[in-house]
Amino acid sequence: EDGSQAWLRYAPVVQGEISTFSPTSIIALNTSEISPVYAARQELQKGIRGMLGVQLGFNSTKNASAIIVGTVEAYKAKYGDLGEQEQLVDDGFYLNSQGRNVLIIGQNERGALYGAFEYLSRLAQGNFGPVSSISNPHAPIRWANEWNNLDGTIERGYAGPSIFFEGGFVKENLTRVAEYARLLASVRINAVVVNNVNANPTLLSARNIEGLGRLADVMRPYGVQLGIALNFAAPQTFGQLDTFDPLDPKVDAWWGNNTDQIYARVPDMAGYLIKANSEGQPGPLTYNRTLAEGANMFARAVAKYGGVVMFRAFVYDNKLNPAIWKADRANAAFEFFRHLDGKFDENVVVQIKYGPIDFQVREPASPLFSALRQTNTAIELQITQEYLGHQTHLVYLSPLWKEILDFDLRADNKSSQVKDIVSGKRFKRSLGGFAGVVNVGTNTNWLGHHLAMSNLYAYGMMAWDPSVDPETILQDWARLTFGSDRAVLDTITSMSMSSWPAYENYTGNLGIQTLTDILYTHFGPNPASQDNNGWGQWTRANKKSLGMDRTVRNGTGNAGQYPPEIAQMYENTESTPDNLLLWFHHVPYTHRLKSGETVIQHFYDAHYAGAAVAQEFVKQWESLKGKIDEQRYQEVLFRQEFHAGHALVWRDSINQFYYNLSEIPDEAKRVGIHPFRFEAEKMTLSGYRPYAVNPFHTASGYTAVV
Ligand code: BDP
Repeated sequence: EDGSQAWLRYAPVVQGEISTFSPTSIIALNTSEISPVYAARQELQKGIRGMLGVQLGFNSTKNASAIIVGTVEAYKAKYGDLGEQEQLVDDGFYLNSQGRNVLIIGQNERGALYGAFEYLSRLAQGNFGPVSSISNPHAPIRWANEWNNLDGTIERGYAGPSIFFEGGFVKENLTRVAEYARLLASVRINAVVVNNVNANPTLLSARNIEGLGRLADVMRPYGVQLGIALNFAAPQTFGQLDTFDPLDPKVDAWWGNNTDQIYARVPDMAGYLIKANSEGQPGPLTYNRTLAEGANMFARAVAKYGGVVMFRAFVYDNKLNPAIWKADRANAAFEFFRHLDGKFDENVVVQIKYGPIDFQVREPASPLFSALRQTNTAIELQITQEYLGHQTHLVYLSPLWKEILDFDLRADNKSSQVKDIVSGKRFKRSLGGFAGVVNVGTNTNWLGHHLAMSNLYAYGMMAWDPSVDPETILQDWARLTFGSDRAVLDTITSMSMSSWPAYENYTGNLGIQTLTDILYTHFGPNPASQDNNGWGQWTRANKKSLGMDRTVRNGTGNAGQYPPEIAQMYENTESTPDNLLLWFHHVPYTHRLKSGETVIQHFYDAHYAGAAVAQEFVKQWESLKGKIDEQRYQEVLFRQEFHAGHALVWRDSINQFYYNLSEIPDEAKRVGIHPFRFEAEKMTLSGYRPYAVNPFHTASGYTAVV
């Protein structure tokens, strides 16, 4: 198996009460080929054939043993009242399976398709018993973002080139895009922004608009809408106006006109995604216009089509500007947006990264979630493992997301969980939800690592229902992906559930951030790169102490961006949880944690413990030989062996780095002693030459051989 079918393999079902399965036909209430209800019918037939070896025919008249799939409206028109539909919201579905009769009814067409996937997922997991349930989404916006460039490269993508673009244009062959849309629909994701947030204005050329039309056409049958990222300066750089000032009527008209052209080809386009005035991208601040004025310009253009503008809160300038955020990038989003609450149009959603900085292994929830109360918001998560090992490390992310989504920001001293803010519930907003940066590529298995696909699956399922337990989601995914063998399930569960804590342990713990190379690759250890550069001053490590003082009292004031109860918690070392201690406080290496251990000893121990877990992953995976197919077994093994080795590199370089700096020895006397390693400086290989490693602390004698 090559992983291309991900969790939609429809492998023969061996367990369960197969004999109780008795539907004999499928009735689809819409048979137009572009309808998700048609896709649902095809999927039901394919899935049941694969799993049960039964070829169900298609029927159009109701009979006693049919699977009926369609919308509430179509059902009512044909068969009368359903009785359950009052409880359904957009994209929701009703699934009722009682032996021979199965009803899969969506509030809309894609809801019906989601219901069909849910039914098939139940069968695939051996669940043939009766069911009657209503399932509604937690939030209307459940989008994927793909940072694909038009030349086919992907920013922060680790699974090969783009499935959407090549050579400056939309690809001719979009087979994989259709397959991807099918995968996304099966986890209830309803739109994809196909191009990079660092957007290329030539996306708006006539040829590309036609290409976008083709993209939308292949995704539409799966209920996945197209979205695109725009470059704010396009009126000038592409449209040849002399300005891109959002308040200039020419500019407004230019966007209106271009938007009309796109909607003429893609009438159901979901909307736009905008990155402005961040990391060198153009934006309204260039003309002293507010970010809201910039966002609303796009909002006006798409409003008549029902389109949405996702406007990113990730606004900061890498030339640190103390006047705006006191030299702390964590302050930036809040400072830029807090005065704009209530100034955005109703179809704008401010898309906020989960933490105040940038997808680190551990961040507190962004304080901006609690500050925007008259503005729609969405949370931005990363499925692509930019700072988390580029899919060469196994890191199951759902527990991280869960911590953030469940975090209670205590706005106005009332329960204000992030998940209830982005759903619109807490502040009574009409729109909101989730954006996940996925970055699938042309690799057969989509993300480069078979096990990384649990993150895509979990993202969709959590956006639908954030109350679901990460381990439950994982086990569903594992059963669908690898089958129901107990040992396989237990092993994958144990590996995945310990993977995020392990990664945190051998990279950057206690809230110091990931300690990866920060300047470009975001891969591998490089704690020295975290400070004294134009992008951040993140660890502030010196000989005696480390951590970023973000208190109001002495530091950058970031703790004060939170509502009072939370601000108070983070203001003091005693009440700050250990896992965020160094995020909020600058303390001596000898500072004692709640566990009684010193910070430096915790660093040493955690790095050893985390790396040891990664070694275990190899053994655990090897125990599955023969229990899963050979191809995926070998491909995962290859990744896990790399992961294990790289975890040692992480452990030794971080520990060595802080030992060099602090000169405080490891009580367990491990740091700097690597009896198992072949050190380059001791080698006498012919035909190789030593070279100085950069960053130096990734090799014991600072040298490697080439
Ligand atoms: C950073 C990435 C960069 C993205 C940026 C963003 O390194 O490639 O363009 O985020 O989210 O994490 O806009």
